[in-house]
Amino acid sequence: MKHRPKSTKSKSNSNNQKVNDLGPFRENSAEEFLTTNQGLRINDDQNSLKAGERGPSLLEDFLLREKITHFDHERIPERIVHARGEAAHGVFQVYESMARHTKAKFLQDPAAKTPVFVRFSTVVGSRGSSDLARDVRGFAVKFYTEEGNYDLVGNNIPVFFIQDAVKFPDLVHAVKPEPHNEMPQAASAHDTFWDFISLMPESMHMIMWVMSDRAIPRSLRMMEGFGVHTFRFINEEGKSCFVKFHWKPLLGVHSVVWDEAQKISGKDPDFHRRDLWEAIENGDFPEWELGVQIVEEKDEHKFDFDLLDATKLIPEELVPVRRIGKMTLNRNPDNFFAETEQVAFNPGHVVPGIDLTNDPLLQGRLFSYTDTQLIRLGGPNSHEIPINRPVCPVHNTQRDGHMRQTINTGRVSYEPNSLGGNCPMQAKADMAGFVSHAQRIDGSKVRARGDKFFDHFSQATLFYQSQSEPEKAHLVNALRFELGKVETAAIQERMVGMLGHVDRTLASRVAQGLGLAVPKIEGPLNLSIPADGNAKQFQPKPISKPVQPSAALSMANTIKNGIKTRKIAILAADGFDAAALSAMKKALEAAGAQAKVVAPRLGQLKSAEGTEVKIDFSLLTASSVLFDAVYIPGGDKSIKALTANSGAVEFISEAYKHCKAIAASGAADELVHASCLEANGLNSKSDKPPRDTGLIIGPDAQPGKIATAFIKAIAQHRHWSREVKDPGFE
Ligand code: HDE
Repeated sequence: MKHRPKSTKSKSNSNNQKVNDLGPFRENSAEEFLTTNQGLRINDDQNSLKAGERGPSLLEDFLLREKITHFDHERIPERIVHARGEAAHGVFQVYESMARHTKAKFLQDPAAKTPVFVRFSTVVGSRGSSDLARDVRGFAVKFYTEEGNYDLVGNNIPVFFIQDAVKFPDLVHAVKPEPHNEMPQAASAHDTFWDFISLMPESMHMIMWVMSDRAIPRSLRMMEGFGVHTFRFINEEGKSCFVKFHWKPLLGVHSVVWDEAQKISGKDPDFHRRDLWEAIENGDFPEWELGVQIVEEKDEHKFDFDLLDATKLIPEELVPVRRIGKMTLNRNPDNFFAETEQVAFNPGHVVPGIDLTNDPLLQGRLFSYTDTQLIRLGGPNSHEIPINRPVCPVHNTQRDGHMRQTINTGRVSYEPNSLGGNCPMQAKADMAGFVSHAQRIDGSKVRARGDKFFDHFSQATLFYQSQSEPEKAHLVNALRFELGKVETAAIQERMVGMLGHVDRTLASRVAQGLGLAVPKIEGPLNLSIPADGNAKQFQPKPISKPVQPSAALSMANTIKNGIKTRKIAILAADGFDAAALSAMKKALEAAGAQAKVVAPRLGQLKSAEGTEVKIDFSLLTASSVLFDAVYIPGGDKSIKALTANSGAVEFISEAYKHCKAIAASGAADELVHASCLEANGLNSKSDKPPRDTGLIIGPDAQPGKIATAFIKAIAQHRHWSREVKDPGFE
């Protein structure tokens, strides 16, 4: 029998140099014999070699030994941070030449397609943890350029917890599961994390971001990416400017709500991984535009903050983001381990035209990535693993080491040499040789930070005050949740005191939820005293000016122009109204969404008219938290069955509680009313049925009107006005 791998839309494209480059390493067993690693065909893979049918196994059994030995060594250490991740192949194309600012080849020609491999990750959890943890997401892009690999190893949040790499191990120790009992998994809601944070005023801006809904994305395809640090562009004349990198998702920036995130973690811990995989398999290729904020060298010091401080961003109102190209992810990996697990990123992988800055966090990272990969991938040759190889030639005098693949020929492995004609030779700058930007440095050797680094609160305040009311409420509740899990009262109190420096209302709202007194502004905050006893140097600066809210910081202002790739549940039972269901399914699919039929059981569903439709999920395997919206077609028998089914009622009331669009035709109206009342904690028949822009019922739900109204409501992503009415909220 022939077994061919299922062909998918994502696997059909291969005008991608890196994807082709991986070709010789791909293995396909179709119509092949089973062999040992030496190529010996195996005759019996069912029985080990024994001394008699019931006798002991023999040491001679090299087949058994080879198989078991390999199995025993299948695991490698997981990444120390960012262990949980998923990746995809794609391409990047620049819109117009960036020659004015950078000589990087892949940013010159709009016709050129540069292959990329992108890995998304959570930071805290281990490899098998849930995708929906409240956490920063890694957004690491490897560009396989003709001048070598360029890695933009960023996050979905534009700032970081700390300013100096020397605090990174402390941060990670504090946030990882506590060392005595290895709890909690993939969560920052515990004492050691908040103990550390409450003593680190510089983390306050980042805390605003991770407590916001940015830390629970709806999809990896719907989140922004940031290079975080300030980098440099260098042009052909050697002129340098500063640059911040952004990735802007074309589907907009959207999140789930915290209650939903926790439920998804149980119902489908692979939610983001599956969403990315399925979108690519369906041909709904995720896209991001690459944006840059450019600051001329002469303007380096014109801001209130320091460009070298990774706890600060450049507000888009001060320096607009220019969109310079587009990245499309169009192919899933063939093998998770070989590609996603073995890929090795490094912020030090740069190309001519892109250079580093003295950001003390970045400087530390330049050491860490190679170092960690030495142990994770088992030696100095991880650049030879197929996914890590550049698509351009590699020649140097480095030799040997564990698992060396390259067979270097000749006797010369040093430079200068005369025996090899002094090859491989150095390249001049005009031959794409990398030259570090010649920045003038004149300073004393000190353990210190720039003066502007000490404004720890202005941008935290800027972020909080730029949020919409629902976003602020989510942030408050996130802090109440996280600090509510902290057992040590002094940590809670110190943290609320710290929030007081960000925004007094924020602090009192959080304090109220924790049952604490509204805090006074605290005095000296930082406990570390430098060797010369000059504690002043370590004090945060008070905020000097009122902040101007920045619209770009609020997800309320994201694009909401369609429902492409959204997943909609059509909830029905036998006896449903076939015309209503098929009209809605058609309309949703025409708008680019995925419409899935969910019913009390699997198989075929029979309509009132006797026609049949395939059921995609049963109520047992699906849950409203896995969908963006719900539609319930009419049909008396169907509605009667759903009304009697607690799973169906819960499906609707949960969708309502999570502020999703819900549409109902005909007899479904009453079921939706009842379910929504339940979600509101109301149950009396006399309670007024709820009404809002996300509920398409009654007059809005007439055939001919309903689909347009429903699609418009789904495009809004969520209908937050409902939360205010929820007595359990805030
Ligand atoms: Fe990382 N980080 N990091 N990091 N980081 C790693 O490298 C580190 C930081 C980021 O999908 C590790 O190969 C230090 C900021 C991503 O494979 C490690 C510091 C940002 C990924 C490491 C930082 C990042 C990593 C673990 C403070 C956003 C996943 C495994 C100085 C700009 C890459 C590995 C992937 C992974 C060190 C801070 C992004 C241990 C020392 C800031 C996306 O080397």
